[in-house]
Amino acid sequence: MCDTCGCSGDAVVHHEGHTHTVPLEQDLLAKNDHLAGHNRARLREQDVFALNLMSSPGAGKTTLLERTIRDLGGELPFAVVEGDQETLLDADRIKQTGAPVVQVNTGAGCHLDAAMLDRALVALAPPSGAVLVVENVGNLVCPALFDLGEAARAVILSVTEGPGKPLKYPHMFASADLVLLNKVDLLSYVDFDVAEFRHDLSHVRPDALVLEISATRGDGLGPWYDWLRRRPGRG
Ligand SMILES: Nc1nc2c(ncn2[C@@H]2O[C@H](COP(=O)(O)OP(=O)(O)O)[C@@H](O)[C@H]2O)c(=O)[nH]1
Ligand SMILES: [Mg+2]
Repeated sequence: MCDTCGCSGDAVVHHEGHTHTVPLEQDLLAKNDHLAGHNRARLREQDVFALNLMSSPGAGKTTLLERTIRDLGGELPFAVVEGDQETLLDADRIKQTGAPVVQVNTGAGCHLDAAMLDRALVALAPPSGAVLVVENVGNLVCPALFDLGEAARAVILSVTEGPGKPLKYPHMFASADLVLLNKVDLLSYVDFDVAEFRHDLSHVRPDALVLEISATRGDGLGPWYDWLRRRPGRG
């Protein structure tokens, strides 16, 4: 069980050569999934494409969003939900782009959930045809477990985060419809092997779509924008 928010999942305990699987509280997730279903139906009805954007803190979620809205906002109507434990800092950054934004502070919680998105949608009221980007709280663990009712999930990993992340955080990468490898402008300065990353990712998500990008320098943003234009939804 996650100490911060109490989110559940089956824990696997390794001790002296024995492996025990410990089933943890599932009610929380079942209730969340139910609400997420309502969100998904409502968003579909309103023709709003919702993208759950997840990463570690600092991987570049807000930077990518700012640039995407500036480059593509004339063509696609963006609306944004910002998730952080505290502060309005990211919402203030998005506000500068002119896109409508709502900040959700989770306090001690380490992820957004479907009820929070439901409340944010009431405040935001995205117009029909909008692209709704939900920037989740920065970490590679809890957000993966909580369906918000989104149509698609994108995970950003930056090359400064080091090797092995898809293997260490398989739930996050396995649930991603798109993986964005960010900060490729720094590849010559850091010890990060792109081929190894793709190989690790293939173990948890063999058919993953990976785009190599730099949110600051602009590398690879064309394919990312084309992906958004396609609004690749689930189901
Ligand atoms: N070099 C480089 N820095 C980046 C890139 N994208 C984001 N950053 C920097 O990474 C830091 C964290 O970015 P931010 O968007 O706030 O990350 P978030 O916590 O995921 O929202 C900021 O200083 C950004 O300028 C990139 O593509 N290349
Ligand atoms: Mg951010």
